[in-house]
Amino acid sequence: MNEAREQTTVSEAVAHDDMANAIRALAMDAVQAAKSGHPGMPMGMADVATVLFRDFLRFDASDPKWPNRDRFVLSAGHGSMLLYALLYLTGYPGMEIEELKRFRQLGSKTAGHPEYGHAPGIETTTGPLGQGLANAVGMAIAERLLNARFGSDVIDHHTYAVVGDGCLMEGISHEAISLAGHLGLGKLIVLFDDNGISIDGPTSLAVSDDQILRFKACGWNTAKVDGQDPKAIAAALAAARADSSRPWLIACKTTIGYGAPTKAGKASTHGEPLGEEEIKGARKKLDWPYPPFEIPGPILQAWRAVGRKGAKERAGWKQRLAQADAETTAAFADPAGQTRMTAVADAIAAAKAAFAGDETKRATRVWSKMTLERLVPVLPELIGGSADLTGSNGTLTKAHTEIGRGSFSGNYIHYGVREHGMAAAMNGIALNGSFIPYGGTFLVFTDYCRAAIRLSALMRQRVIYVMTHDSIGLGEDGPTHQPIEHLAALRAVPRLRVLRPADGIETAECWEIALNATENPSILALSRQAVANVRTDVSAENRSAKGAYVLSEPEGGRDVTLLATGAEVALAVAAGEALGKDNIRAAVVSMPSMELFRAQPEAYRAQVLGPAPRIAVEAGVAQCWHEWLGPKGRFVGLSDFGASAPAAKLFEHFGLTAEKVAATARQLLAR
Ligand SMILES: Cc1ncc(C[n+]2csc(CCOP(=O)(O)OP(=O)(O)O)c2C)c(N)n1
Repeated sequence: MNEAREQTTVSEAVAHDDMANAIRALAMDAVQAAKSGHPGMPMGMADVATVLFRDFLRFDASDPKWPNRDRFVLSAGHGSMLLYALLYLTGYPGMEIEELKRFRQLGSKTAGHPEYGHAPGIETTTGPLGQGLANAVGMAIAERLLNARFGSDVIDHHTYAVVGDGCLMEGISHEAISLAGHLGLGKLIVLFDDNGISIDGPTSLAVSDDQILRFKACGWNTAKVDGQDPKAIAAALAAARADSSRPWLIACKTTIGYGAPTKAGKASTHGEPLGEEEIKGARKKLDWPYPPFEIPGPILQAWRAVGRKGAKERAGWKQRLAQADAETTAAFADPAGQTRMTAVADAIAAAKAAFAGDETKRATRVWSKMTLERLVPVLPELIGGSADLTGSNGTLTKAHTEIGRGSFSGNYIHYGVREHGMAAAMNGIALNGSFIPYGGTFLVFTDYCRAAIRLSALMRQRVIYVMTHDSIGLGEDGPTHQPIEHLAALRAVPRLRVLRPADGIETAECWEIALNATENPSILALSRQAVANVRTDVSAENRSAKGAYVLSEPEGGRDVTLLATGAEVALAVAAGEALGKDNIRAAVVSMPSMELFRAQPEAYRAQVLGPAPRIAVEAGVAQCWHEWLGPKGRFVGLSDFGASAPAAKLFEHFGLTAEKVAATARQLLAR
């Protein structure tokens, strides 16, 4: 309480209502100006937000990236004007009133939903409901990890998330809540905008969950408050901060569109402008006589003081960091920086050297684990995990220590069977800025992660998805577990890198690519079945980094070019050898990443693809291969779901064999 009371003094001269109404006015006016948007949620949650920012949230608007700041996540992203109003009022750099006037317009910082990177202070991209809540869980995990590593003097902050009925109806919320409860993330405080309204009308149309009981059942502390009563809100927040034994849900009973004279409490305020008349009435009701986008000096000054209130704490933190040991200082100056990446390069080089002389056939998931054995000890920023498939994914190494409730000094997370929650939590961990998260499941279950993978890409986060069992090659588990359309679907996601290595050396190279991709998430698509090494060179060059390269070039020019990825590269090599016996000169191209290949200069691409007819082979659908096949090309792959049988039988059954590829080449050349 003391802390709260001390912090209130900065803006005591201005009444709470005036500060909250500033948010309401900006929200309704910006939505009206844009002729679209969501005024209801910001108007309802203005009191909660005012109390949180004024009295509790530790931040300094002048330094939005201060590592020990509290995180504020607006999971109910449609209420973006709540966040934009707060960023403007508290004086975040670049968030001028003009930006609010240009709400939802091209090139403004105020997109329809908050977009990470568009303006300082937006901690994550939200809009797909529930994602922000799961991001916040990841952020709260990252906070504990840093706290365990560097101590409370360096990192000790809260993560707050504002969620709506929609967030809590989404399935992902359950994964997130359950994981947070299990890990006892006591510095996570979720504020539930309990307004009983969603788009279709009252939430009673579709849901009757008792959210308090639900959160309690997941191991959370809970509180219920009148979300329009600043004193009650402050008391609940103070209680939540005082007890960090478990995460907190504070259900705030609010009225959507609070202040709107005829529409408050109605679904009509959710997602459309209130209209001139209603806004006029709201100004009267709220006693806010000021013109649109005008905040009276004293009220703005009070808000600006809130934006500065953390300055002293931030300065103190900087001082403490300056006095910390070199490792701590470096960790915050340049997380996973140059020194680490040099060690990574050395570890990859050593792995490649070892793999080159290794003639054992292994699954690429096993090569991946062997690579990780070398990476984990040199890259403490790497946080591994799996959605309950640790052994299958090969994600846990000897160098790992597992993370659990009350023990965060480790670097491996058992995410449980919560793929979507894992992916979204990894986004939160990456957004913290100090870690590189990777997490595993089967490639087929990227479907369960997809919304979060898309956000990794949209936010340009370095999240690494270790997706094993990457084709019908997984065998007996059958069609439900066999990815068919997944590579194509993932390759369709902008900014995402799909890396499908062919053998040990390519697997090590793909890990290096993923770790160095500071602005891209990566999918490592790895086989369950053993493959022979197709690369035996120990070149220092990361050949996979060009996306595709010529693995073998026949003498005297090409008759045909065989393109393949992953485990099917070995098949293409065998087909090439068979064709050679018939005096058909086949080049084999390994293409671990279409995205990286596409980015190469035209001349390089032309040289790799060559002028001869092309045949591609991949144990998946043809989609996305036409880009590389040319007018005469052929694709050997799948066009329907797989089946349950041993892998070798399946490849034969579906015609994914060297013989079939060779026969296709002969046919193509005979025409
Ligand atoms: C995953 C997802 N599904 C659907 C939507 C569309 N949508 C946006 S807001 C909303 C209703 C949310 O209701 P609530 O959280 O109660 O927000 P409030 O009405 O209180 O503003 C829906 C269905 C979305 N943004 N994300």
